[in-house]
Amino acid sequence: PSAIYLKDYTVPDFLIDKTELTFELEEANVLVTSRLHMRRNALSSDKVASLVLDGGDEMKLIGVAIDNVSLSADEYQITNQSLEIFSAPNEFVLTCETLVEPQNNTRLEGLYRSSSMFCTQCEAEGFRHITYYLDRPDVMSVFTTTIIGDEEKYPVMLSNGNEVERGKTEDGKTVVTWHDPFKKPAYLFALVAGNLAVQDDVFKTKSGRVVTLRIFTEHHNLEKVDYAMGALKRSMKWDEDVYGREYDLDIFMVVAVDDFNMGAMENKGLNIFNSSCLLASPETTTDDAYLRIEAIVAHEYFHNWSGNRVTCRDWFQLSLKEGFTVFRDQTFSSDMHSETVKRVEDVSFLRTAQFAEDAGPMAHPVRPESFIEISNFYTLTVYEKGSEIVRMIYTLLGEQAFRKGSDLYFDRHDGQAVTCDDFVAAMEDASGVDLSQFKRWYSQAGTPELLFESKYSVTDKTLKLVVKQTTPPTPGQESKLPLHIPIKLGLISKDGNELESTYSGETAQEHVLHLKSEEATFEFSGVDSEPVPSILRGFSAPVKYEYAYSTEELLLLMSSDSDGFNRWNAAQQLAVRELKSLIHQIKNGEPLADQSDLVKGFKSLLLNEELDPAMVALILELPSQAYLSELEKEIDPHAIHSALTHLTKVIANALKEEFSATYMNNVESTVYEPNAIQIAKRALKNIALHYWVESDDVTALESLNEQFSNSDNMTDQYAALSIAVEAGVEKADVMLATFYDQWLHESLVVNKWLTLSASQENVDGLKRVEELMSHPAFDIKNPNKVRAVLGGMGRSVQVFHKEDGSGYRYLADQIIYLNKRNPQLASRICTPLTRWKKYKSSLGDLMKLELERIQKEDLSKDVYEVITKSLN
Ligand code: BAL
Ligand code: ZN
Repeated sequence: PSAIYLKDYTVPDFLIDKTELTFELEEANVLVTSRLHMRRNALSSDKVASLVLDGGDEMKLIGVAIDNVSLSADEYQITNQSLEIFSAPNEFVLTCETLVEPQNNTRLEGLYRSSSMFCTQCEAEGFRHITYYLDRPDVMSVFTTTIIGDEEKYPVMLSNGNEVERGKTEDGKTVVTWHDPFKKPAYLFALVAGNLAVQDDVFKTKSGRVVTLRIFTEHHNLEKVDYAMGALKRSMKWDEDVYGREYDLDIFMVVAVDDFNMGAMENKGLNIFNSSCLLASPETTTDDAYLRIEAIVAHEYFHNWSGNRVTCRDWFQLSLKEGFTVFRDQTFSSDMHSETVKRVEDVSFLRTAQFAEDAGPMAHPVRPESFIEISNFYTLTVYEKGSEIVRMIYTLLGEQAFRKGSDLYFDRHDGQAVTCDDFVAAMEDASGVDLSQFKRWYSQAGTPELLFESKYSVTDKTLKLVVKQTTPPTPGQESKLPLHIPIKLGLISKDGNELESTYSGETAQEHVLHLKSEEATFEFSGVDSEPVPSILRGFSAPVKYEYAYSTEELLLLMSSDSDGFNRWNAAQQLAVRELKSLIHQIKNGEPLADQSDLVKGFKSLLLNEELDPAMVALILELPSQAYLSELEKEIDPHAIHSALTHLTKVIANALKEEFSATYMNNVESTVYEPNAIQIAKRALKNIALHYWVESDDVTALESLNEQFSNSDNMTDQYAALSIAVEAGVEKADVMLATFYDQWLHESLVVNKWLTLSASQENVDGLKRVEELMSHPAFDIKNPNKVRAVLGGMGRSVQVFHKEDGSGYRYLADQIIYLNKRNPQLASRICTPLTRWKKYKSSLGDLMKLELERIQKEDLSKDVYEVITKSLN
């Protein structure tokens, strides 16, 4: 397989003004007839006669015609990925008939079966597996789709846009025609057919139009769509209020399917969701999942403007729609709940997972320069770091100018396929802010590192802050240029008050500094006393930074910073320091410290009933195994795990009484609701329970059992079970078995059971994982279940990182098995092995051996790219 490059982009030679599709649904196959109204593109400089359409090798071409005249075999040629027509006129209608077999489509790209229904996934390049087409996002067309099927089997037959016609064929089949008036690329095409239940609602837009809302699921899941429907209506209202964007069709449909590679897909007017990201009920869904569902419903809805009305010119621009839409969904969630809590969660995820990607073999810029398989670039860098770029633009422009910029962007480019540069240009033109240096964020990979030093002069009452920036090399980018980095900063007095200061002529308690060079000095005057700087408030840029805070200074920030994010971050820094020192002690066989400075800070948090319980819960959570791994130069997973276990015990034992009291104080008797206040109380209660159980208090175990057996909601029941598994309590196995028996009919809950069961720390745990993979509840065709077991196994240090390499071997076996069946999934699950260079050599070498074994197979493009890049 070879790479394609952004620098080679050329406009399409042909355009497709209208696309007319007919699907004749049968159990064994589907006949697809396409009529493409095509013409040569006047903007193309390539004047070759031939027309080359994209296609997949599993389609059978039945016939091809130009202007209704069938082509003979010597007038075209099929390869395994294209159909070339040797001579095409300037304007014509191309008709193609292809036969596809959705029931044999295990890749879950194109048209496939999930349970009894037909569904599609076309982003990025799935449409070419349905029919031959110019499958690239800058070919935008008006689609009309006719579906013909047996009414009994497929009473519901859906596609994009509005239903315009319904009738019967002579042999009694139902014929439904859908028309989408908005031009779109093929990746936004969707079709769903099956015996589905539906919940209807309406939304009245700001301008008074009434839009029908419909959520479709399998019949037994219909009672689980209320929450998603509410989230959809909140999203529609929010996009009107905050971005001035109204919905544009008469109907908006959402369908839940069980077998889906992604979380969800924003097809025009017909979003398709992985059922795990849509269905919710208090008994089966945790608080985290509720919040995720709300965010994903919003994300897909927001794509209607940021992605569909204005789309990407080519796949290198993926972040144009994804980064912006993630920023929009993050802001939405933050407006619906707590801004600080949302920011902490998003940053925590970014720093753990995206920073690790930036430090690994697949590191790439937010706008990549090349790829072999685009599916490999639906990454945290494109999504999460892409969102951070938009957030920095927001910080640099301010709320009003940003809104002017987004208005201009949508107005200027409505109906077009554009680039990240076009987005930035609209922001610049609307605001007058120069973003030319800032644009390096799109092209430069890697996580920048900032080093801060400060010097206070008592006599002048000035503070000098020296900042240096560097970005480490990443594959293909040895040297880096300085970035334009917005640094939001406040100053705190030693007694915990916000200090005013004058910077650049402005006196305020908070400033935004613009770091543009490799080194810069910022000077603040009028600083009344020696301050503790509160750096990078709200995480104003996606960077790592160092400042030599003393423990006292971190404790001060933790208790007194007016910036909630930095209060949390101070606690994290303290915890990271202690954990690093414990890791060092473990590696050197030294006795482990049995005191922690965190105890004092945690105690005052637990005793202060004025504080937001959500924030307290977040602060009490120690940095994760994954985050600590990211921070280590050479990862020793066993040492990290031992350090975390030890520090948890130290804190648990020191604050046993406080955790027990916090637990008791936050036990709720009200009816479950996934609202911010209740979610916060449950989070605090459950983290308190975790520490309390870790203190080995017998009463804690009684409370744990009681909560597990008698909770009326999944959040509390699952928290109790997770704590039991993580703390390794004696009854954990019995509890897991009880949980399975209770929920065996709820597939999404069973996935949670699979994850927890596979994540148990046990040196013989691989046997357990193997049993799970052949358990009746497991299904290799279902990506959620594969991710549940293998993701669970990846969390268990003793199983996955077992010194004999058996965990790595097992994962490699699964990758090899899935490589052909579902390349996207296979490629995703490679990630843990690809980080081999960062592990201590006794483990890293074993991971590398497995990568080399995989490399010998006949690999899909997806797996080939990831494996080859990680071995380079
Ligand atoms: N476009 C793929 C799924 C999503 O990001 O919404
Ligand atoms: Zn998206």
